[in-house]
Amino acid sequence: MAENQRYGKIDGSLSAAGLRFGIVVSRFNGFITERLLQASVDVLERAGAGSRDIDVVHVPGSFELPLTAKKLASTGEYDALIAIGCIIRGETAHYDYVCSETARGLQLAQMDTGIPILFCVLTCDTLEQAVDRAGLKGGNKGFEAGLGAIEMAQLSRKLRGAAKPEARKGRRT
Ligand code: INI
Repeated sequence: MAENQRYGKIDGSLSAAGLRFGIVVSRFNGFITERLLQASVDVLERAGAGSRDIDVVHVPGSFELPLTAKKLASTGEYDALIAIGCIIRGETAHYDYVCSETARGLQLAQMDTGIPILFCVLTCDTLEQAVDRAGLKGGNKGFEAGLGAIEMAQLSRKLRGAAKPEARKGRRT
């Protein structure tokens, strides 16, 4: 730690070895979501996760992601989850309901269970915007979610450790 640094710094590392991940994927707009899934699995494996340490569960649409993510999180088997979906605006208000309830439900699921759930749900006006974010101009949001899942899993482990009384011994006051 630098001499003038007066705070304790707690970061999540980017090693996935020894961690377990669950990925929930919407079949709706599967052309996009399968590309996001591939990129998430790719980064988890390249960072050291074993293929047996990654479970993938498919659901019909993004609206079904929160309940399934919450059930997975509640098993206690996973260090972090990734929720993958793609919602594309149509001509009615359906888009708005699916977007807001999916986001709200996933946030509630991670707050209720304490397991990080990465939000990899594209909310786009056009198919072109979705394609851009699934491996073209906008990069691949599945890759970013994979990295985020590793960081949050590691951070959660460290914070659990930091909360234990023995971990506080010898700290500056
Ligand atoms: N689900 C999506 O994941 N993306 C969409 O763009 C979409 N649209 O546009 O309708 C969508 N609808 C299905 C929804 O998620 C549920 O599966 C369905 O309403 C059944 O509960």
